[in-house]
Amino acid sequence: MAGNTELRHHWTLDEVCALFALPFNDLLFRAHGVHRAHFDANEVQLSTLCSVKTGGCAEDCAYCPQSAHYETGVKAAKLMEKDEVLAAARAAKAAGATRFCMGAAWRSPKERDMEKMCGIIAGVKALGLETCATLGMLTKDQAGALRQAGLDYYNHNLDTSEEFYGRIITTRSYQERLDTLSEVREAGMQLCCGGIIGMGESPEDRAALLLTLANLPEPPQSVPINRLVPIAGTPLAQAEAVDDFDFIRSIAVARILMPTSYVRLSAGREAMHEAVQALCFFAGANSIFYGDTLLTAANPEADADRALLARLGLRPEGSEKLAHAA
Ligand code: SAM
Ligand code: DTB
Ligand code: SF4
Repeated sequence: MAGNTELRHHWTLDEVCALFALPFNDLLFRAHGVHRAHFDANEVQLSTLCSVKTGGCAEDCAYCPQSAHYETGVKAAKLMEKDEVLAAARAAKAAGATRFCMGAAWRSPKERDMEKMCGIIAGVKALGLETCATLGMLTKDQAGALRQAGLDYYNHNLDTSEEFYGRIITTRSYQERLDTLSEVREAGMQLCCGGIIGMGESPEDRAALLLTLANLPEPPQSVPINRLVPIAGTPLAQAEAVDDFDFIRSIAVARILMPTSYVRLSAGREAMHEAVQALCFFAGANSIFYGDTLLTAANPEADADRALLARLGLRPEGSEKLAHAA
């Protein structure tokens, strides 16, 4: 479905701001219509995260519990062994996830890490799961090697607008992020790229982030919209919580700007009322992180998520195939 050129529209900042300014009902009605035109509106894709290398990261991302710049209580660990990762991937598959996302707290992977990661990715792929990894910045060769190993998606977020970026991260530039995105695309992998709402950014920053994503040479096939999980010890520990309706608006605008992309209601669901999540699904979110932990922070229990989906009549993507196979 992705890459349908007829659907391409090069949005302007004014147009995106105008979407945000619509009355809530008008915005949601429009977003839901776009959603229904391109997806089964009652299906949600489930991705399970695994922090394969936790903590001790050299970057200073102001939101992140894993940055070595802040005292957050997260203990640094070494890259997990392949067998441990494969056990987690098997469990994720058995619980109903279709994609396994491996996160590493690196600025960029070192050569030794690359070898090990490629073996891990090949192993996860062989289990019949879609594979995703987020390992920091990549060179062309590294992107090629990951693709070769069987990596389907690479996650690399722009996080916020280019204008606001310097207030959140000083150890790398927006352009470096864009460069990695382009290496990932050129290597033939699907892109998972989104951002965080609730870091003190202005409404224009939110609009600019979504605009940048939508106007990439190809919109990312997967767009994670995270709501900041405030972490004690980080500079954003006391950030003012984003208004629920503004968060839902961001999901709706992402859906309208990127009609064929999966929009993931990502971090932050643990602190989100189920009614707010339901409105996010109506607004066009059709993917979640599924499993009791994100990378280090809590996520709703898998049982609670299965119950929520069932109450809303939403089916996990791929569940019909499983039912037929059983
Ligand atoms: N180190 C790699 C990188 O930065 O690309 C990969 C891991 S990093 C933890 C992946 C993403 O998680 C970040 O880009 C950010 O969007 C999200 N994230 C991290 N901490 C978060 C928090 N406290 N709240 C919401 N999202 C968060
Ligand atoms: C994304 O956009 N969100 C995920 C994933 N990509 C790697 C990570 C969320 C992390 C939340 C904080 C934590 O668990 O440490
Ligand atoms: Fe490191 Fe990624 Fe956290 Fe930034 S977001 S500190 S790069 S793990």
